[in-house]
Amino acid sequence: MSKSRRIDLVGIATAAGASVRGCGMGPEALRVAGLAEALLELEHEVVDHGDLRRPHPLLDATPASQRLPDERRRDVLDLASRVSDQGLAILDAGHFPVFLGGDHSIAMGTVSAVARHCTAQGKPVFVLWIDAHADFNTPDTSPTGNLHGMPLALLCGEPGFSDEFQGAWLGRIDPRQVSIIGARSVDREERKLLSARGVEVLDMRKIDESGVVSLMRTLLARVKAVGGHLHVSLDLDAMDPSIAPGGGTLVPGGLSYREAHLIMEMLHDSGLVGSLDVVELNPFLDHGGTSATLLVDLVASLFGRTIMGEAAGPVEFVTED
Ligand code: HAR
Ligand code: MN
Ligand code: MN
Ligand code: MN
Repeated sequence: MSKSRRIDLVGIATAAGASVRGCGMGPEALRVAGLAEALLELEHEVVDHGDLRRPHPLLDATPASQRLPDERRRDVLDLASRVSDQGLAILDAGHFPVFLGGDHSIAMGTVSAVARHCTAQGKPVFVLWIDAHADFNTPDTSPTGNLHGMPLALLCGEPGFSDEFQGAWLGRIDPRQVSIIGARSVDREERKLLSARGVEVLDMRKIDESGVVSLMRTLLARVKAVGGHLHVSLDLDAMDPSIAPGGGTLVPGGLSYREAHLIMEMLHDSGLVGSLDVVELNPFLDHGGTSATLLVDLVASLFGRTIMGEAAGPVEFVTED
């Protein structure tokens, strides 16, 4: 039987960290695809806080990718500090925050909230980053300068980020308590950092060879052993582009529909997950809501949806007289 939770939805309507515009519409597409309804159907309590966004729309004919990096960085950091404070308040109230992106730079704020909350409670934080990418670049190693490729490095305390990136909102996590699953596009300098810091990379080859079940069991046992809080950061592009076309940085060879669901089902059963990001959905590139619907179904699995339903106990046979 799934435990009923109070779930707080927070949209972060931004693409400031991305190379492609459109994922600022992600939170609304997830709502239209029925996110709250799916959670209510599972008998959870749901509150939707609406969206955080930049104060005024940019009246600017320049494509986002060509805009001044300074301005995009300011947007990313402004949202990060706001989402961190709002996420912290939700966690401190004992609720489960679900952060709806937006591009993956929002995790600078979401994971910071989790780190601040858990540090105050003396609870170790573990992060499961479900992604085609490692998002462990720094401004020095990034081949693109896009901030959605850097949140994990900032959160893990990598040097190379300017003073603007530091602040009371920035919580820190231990890179040895970060696992990236589904990776298949990691930059050369990024690889070196990941190994030097001891980040666990469960890449697609490892999934092919061992299967998600054994990898997930090992990971969950580590978190459970120390009573940790597990934050899950779900990037749409972890899934194979054939089932998740609505993203700006797709990479072939991703998680299958069932692999992705099995990860979510095992996460649910573990009872260890306390916060979630759903990021990088670009409704402008999606095919009629396919990717938004997939994400809603994956979140439902994480919150206890099962194939046979919860009431399906042992089969009862009816005998005829
Ligand atoms: N690694 C590349 C970079 O740093 C691509 C990053 C793309 N990131 C995301 N999030 N879509 O995972 O630019
Ligand atoms: Mn807590
Ligand atoms: Mn990502
Ligand atoms: Mn990605």
